[in-house]
Amino acid sequence: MLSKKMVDRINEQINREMYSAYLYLAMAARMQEAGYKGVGKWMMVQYHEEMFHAMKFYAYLQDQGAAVELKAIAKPEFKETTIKELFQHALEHEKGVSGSIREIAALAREEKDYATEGLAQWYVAEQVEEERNATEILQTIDLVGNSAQGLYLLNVELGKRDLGVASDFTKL
Ligand code: OFO
Repeated sequence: MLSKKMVDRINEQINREMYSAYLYLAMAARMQEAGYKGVGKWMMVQYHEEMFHAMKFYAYLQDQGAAVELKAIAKPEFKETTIKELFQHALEHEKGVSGSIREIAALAREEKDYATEGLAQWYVAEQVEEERNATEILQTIDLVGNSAQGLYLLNVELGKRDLGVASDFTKL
């Protein structure tokens, strides 16, 4: 059984993951409108990944007999317009999420809540991947610089991203 503090914290994390989904969905829309369909697709895949992160916590609360409490999702705010700026924003955002996941892992350890600690480890590893993805794309953007051909190829490359997680949440 989970402590009330842990249930509240996981519900808060569900909200943060849904905000992440909303943020990437907004970025997908901006990129698609700007004609970068491939970057837009990458962002849309990320939107699904974030929904998966939220729903994995949702399913965990239900497995533990705890109540899911959904809160309002904030309007995604970003002023950036270039691909590089959007990925810089994404990287900073992911560093914040990594900190948030570490808080859950630390709370679980403090409460000797080994089930949640085990789950938190999955998210810790996932955050390494999230930060690495954004960092590698930023490195590629720096390599291509302002080359139109380079940006075209990057757009094509990012458009090849496939969904790597379940999107049918009835199966979680
Ligand atoms: Fe859920 O990992 Fe990104 O935000």
